[in-house]
Amino acid sequence: MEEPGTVYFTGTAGAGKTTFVRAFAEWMNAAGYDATVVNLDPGLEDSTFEPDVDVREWVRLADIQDEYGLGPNGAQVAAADMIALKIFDIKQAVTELKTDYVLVDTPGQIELFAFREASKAIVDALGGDRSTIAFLFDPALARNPGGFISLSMLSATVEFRFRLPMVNLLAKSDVLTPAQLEEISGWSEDRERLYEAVTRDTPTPDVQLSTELFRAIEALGPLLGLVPTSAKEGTGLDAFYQSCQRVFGAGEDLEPSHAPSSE
Ligand SMILES: Nc1nc2c(ncn2[C@@H]2O[C@H](COP(=O)(O)OP(=O)(O)OP(=O)(O)O)[C@@H](O)[C@H]2O)c(=O)[nH]1
Ligand SMILES: [Mg+2]
Repeated sequence: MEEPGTVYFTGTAGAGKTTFVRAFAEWMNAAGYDATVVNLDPGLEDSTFEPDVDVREWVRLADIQDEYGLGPNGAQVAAADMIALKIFDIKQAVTELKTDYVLVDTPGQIELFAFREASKAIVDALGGDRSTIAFLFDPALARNPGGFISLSMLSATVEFRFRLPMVNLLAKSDVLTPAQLEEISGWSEDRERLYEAVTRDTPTPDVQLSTELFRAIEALGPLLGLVPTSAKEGTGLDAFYQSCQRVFGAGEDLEPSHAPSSE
């Protein structure tokens, strides 16, 4: 059997990762693809979310806080190292489910996932050759040119750390007006439009810094296809799937492994 395609969902705190993973897994299963959801957030509190494999079975944030007298952030750091120690058990639980796709929800604090060695070890152990990282752009930040640039840098940092293909997506696009959506899409495709917006919106003393940052972004290349999605309205999930497929199968579509549901 071919190795499953693994997608790690990252993004700033509250960007919509957990909601998206859930909506996308439902969409995939309804479309006839086998998707398994893995929760890697030891502090997940949403009791309505029932992942197929849950890191909290091995490591729970509240227990670590109690046991070591740590606050939530210190406990997340300790938890990341503990998860790395349990990763082969977690991998086994995923492998036993024999699935085509593995969707991995990561902890809210992106710096934990992006910067710590433990997460690199986790990604190396969990995903094989067919892995990609989905980076969610939060529209609350992405709708300003400065925020858009910061998120692009963060996404590039994640790519630099993991050396895996990235799929950037705009989350919660239902909260944006059509004009805002068009503007953000324009920034992702055309650097000139982003440059114009940055220089228009930035007060004079910051122009030089913005321009330098912009040059760095430009050197990263276009954010090919920042897919607008809404987990709430179920839009863009198909386009996001196609983007993942381009990474996994160099464009070829996997046949659904079971008949789509009639919903
Ligand atoms: N309007 C709208 N709200 C959304 C959407 N997706 C998520 N939200 C809301 O955004 C908030 C954060 O969503 P989560 O899915 O918990 O985000 P997260 O990135 O997993 O958050 P952390 O794990 O805590 O960092 C919640 O209030 C969601 O209801 C969406 O597509 N549209
Ligand atoms: Mg979450």
